[in-house]
Amino acid sequence: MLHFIFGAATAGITGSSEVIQLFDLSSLSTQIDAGLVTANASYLANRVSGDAQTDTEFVAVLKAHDGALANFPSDILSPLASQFGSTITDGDVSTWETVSVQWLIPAGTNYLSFAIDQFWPDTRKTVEHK
Ligand SMILES: [Ca+2]
Repeated sequence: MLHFIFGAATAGITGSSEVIQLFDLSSLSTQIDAGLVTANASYLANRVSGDAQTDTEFVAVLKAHDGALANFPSDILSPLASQFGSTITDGDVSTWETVSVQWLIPAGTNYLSFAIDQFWPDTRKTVEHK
C-alpha cells in the first residue's frame, strides 16, 4: 500500500507525491508498431475525509517513450504521448474507488511509464500531462 502524506502539484511536474513503474516493451516492438498492443492499468484508492485542502483526485498516467529505458527519468517530460484516467475519491474510508486507464500503445514505443498521482482538483489544471 502506498500512503500519500502530501501532494502539492507544481506546473510541469506530475506531482510531488507519486510512484512510477517502468515496463520494458522492446520485445513487442513489431506488435506495437502494428497497433496490436493495449495497456490496461488500474489501482484502488481511498482517502480520509480531511479538509478543504485535502487532495481528492487520483490519477493513473501512462506515458509512452521511444528512447532507451536507461534514459528514464530524464525523458519523463518528453514522452511520445500519454494517456490518463482519474477518479474523484469520496471521504468514506470504508469504500475504495478504482482508478484506471486503457490505451492502445502508440507506434514507436520502447517502454511505458505508469504513474500513480493524486491532486487537489483545482490544481490539476496547472499540471501538464503529455
Ligand atoms: Ca472511499
